[in-house]
Amino acid sequence: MEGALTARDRVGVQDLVLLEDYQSETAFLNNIKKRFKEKLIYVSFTYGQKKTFLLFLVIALKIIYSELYSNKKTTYIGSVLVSVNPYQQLGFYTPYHMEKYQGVNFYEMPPHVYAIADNTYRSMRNESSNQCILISGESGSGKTEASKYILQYLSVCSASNEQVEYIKSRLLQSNPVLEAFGNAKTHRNDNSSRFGKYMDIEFDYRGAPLLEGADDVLLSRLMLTKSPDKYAYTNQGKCAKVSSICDRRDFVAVQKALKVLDFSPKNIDELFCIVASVLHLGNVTFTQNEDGHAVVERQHEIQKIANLLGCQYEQLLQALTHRTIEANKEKMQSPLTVEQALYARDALSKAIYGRMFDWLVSNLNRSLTNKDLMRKNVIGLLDIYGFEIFKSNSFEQFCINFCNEKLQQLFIELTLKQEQEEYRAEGIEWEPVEYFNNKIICDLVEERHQGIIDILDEECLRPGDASDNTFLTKMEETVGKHPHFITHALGNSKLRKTIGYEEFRLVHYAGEVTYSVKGFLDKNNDLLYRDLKVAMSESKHDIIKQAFPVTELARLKRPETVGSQFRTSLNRLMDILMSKEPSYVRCIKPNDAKMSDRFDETLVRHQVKYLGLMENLRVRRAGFAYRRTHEIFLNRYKSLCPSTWPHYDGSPRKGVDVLCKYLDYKEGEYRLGKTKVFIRFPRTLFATEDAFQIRKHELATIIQSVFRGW
Ligand code: AD9
Ligand code: MG
Repeated sequence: MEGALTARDRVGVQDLVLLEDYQSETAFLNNIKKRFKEKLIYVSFTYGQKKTFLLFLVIALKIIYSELYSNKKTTYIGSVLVSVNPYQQLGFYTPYHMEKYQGVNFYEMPPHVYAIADNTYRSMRNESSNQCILISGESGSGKTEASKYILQYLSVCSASNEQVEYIKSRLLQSNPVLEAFGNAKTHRNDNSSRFGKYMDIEFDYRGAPLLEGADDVLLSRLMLTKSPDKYAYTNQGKCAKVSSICDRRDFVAVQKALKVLDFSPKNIDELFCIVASVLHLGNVTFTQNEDGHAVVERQHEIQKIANLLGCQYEQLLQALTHRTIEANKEKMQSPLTVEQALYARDALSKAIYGRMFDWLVSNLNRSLTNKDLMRKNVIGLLDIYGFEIFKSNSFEQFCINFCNEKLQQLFIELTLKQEQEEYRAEGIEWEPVEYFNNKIICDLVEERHQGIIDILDEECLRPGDASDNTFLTKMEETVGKHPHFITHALGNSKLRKTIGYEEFRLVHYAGEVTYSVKGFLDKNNDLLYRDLKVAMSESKHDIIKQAFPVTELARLKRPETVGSQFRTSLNRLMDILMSKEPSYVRCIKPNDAKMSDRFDETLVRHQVKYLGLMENLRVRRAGFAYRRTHEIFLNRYKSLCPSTWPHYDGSPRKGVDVLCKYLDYKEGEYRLGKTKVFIRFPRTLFATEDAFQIRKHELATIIQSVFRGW
């Protein structure tokens, strides 16, 4: 067939380990490009040269079956799946496809998120181990879509008893709810995740679906009109109307889901009232009276808001324009300036919306966690907001990008660092693979006393002249020499042209991002004046009352800053993830234009580079898929070999040696380390496991017949 294109020429290989030139980034890139053109968006990494299949993992900070700690040691290096966003609906997410992936050894099937989901689910069942799937990639690369397909798959393949059915339906229902309240349109992604607890501060309220989808009765009850551009908060990005999201359908789905999830009609009503109140708050404006104090312009707006929030009109009006201060044990009302009042208004909106979202998440979690069922083993699914670079970047991007650094760090730690260290420690012959470790950037941000978060906190606490600009100066003094930190004053003349006076630049693992320091102090403080908290805590509505507990008012301590809270919760998340067996989905964005037929090579090459995919491939080609201590391995499979059954008298290591030889493991397929046995291909282990299942059955039959004979 000379001249004809072979399938391999046309569609490339589905397993990157099979690439002939596996050292070459260009070959790697060409392969994904060919496949992308053929609408084959997945590729996998496997072990060794054979057709086996591994997946990379995904992380998502959503919900999830969240029973946390298990100290089990990882036995598999995580599977890796690389996924390229097709920007079009593809036909391989049907029930038919789900069925095809159920229970088959994953190397027998083309790569797919279903394969990773199935593998994870089966490992959880068979090994009684906690699993997690980490989805990473930049904004708009397809993380949330992948997580939805995984959720769907897990819900279909998990055992069908009533209890499970119940949880499943709830888990699936939670998605539209979280998306409706937690997502927003950004320039990089029409449906960008903002689940991170502190990300709601972005003012990206998704008022649009409410407005678009709600029926007239509800709208008039919420005192809203249908056009999003009437509301300051929803027309800010000039993108309130999101063409790619069918708002009407989503809105109905959200209402239905909230019902299925057992939210009471009263609470559902309150949720919508809260969203509406935030939209109204955005339209509140102030003028200045002759004393220079702020006065609300259209007071009837406040009346509406007070109604929607179930709080006192007078109290709210007063709290938006005054602060209570205590001097000499006497309380006084101090009027706010217009600027302060605007700040107070925005802080209130953020707090209301943010706390409502927290309330929603914790209630969803409660509704999802079935004590008995879930306690045993869990699969966590983490889908975070992806790495973001906008024209103008602020505190929000700083947090989001720091979060992505941490996830990359986890990935490196588990798939490159620990993996290689383990081979070394176990005395397995190993040629080290070099890689860029982004720990240095994580430290720059989070290190105690020396890192940016602490520098920012210090400025926030410092009385006197602290400002965004003094924060910048402090950073220059403290981390000015750091290779990943640049400012105008520190840069060379060429760099100076590209960095402003009030900016700093971080060289992230995924690229350089220039942040404006403007607003860093305020956003980190996120102070909500006490008077507004009091007004909220006295609300007649359940959700608002619970979100602003009276107990909080009694606390004198200064609330933790946003940056510190973010660091704490991220580190807690990392601990949780480290305690599970991870798999990874590495998502790639093919172009910046959201087009289905464009493959921007430079853009993809950059992602392949920073995701560390080449290094990963190298480790995998030489590495071992499975490892277990000699004792555990011997104990499980000893019945397969007459010399080790029922007991083996020598050392466990020797026993494993005898066993593997008897099982006819080939030279290149396994290695005996000091304490563990390493097996290169999943298929070797699958075959042994299959043999064991048959043997177990035989033994059971023998025992039964012995008893019957009695
Ligand atoms: V962000 O970090 O939350 O801003 P994500 O989550 O990585 O981002 P998302 O999953 O929301 O991106 O994908 C962006 C858009 O790409 C979706 O709204 C879909 O229109 C499109 N997409 C992504 N993956 C697929 C897919 N497997 N099939 C079809 C897809 N379309
Ligand atoms: Mg997302």
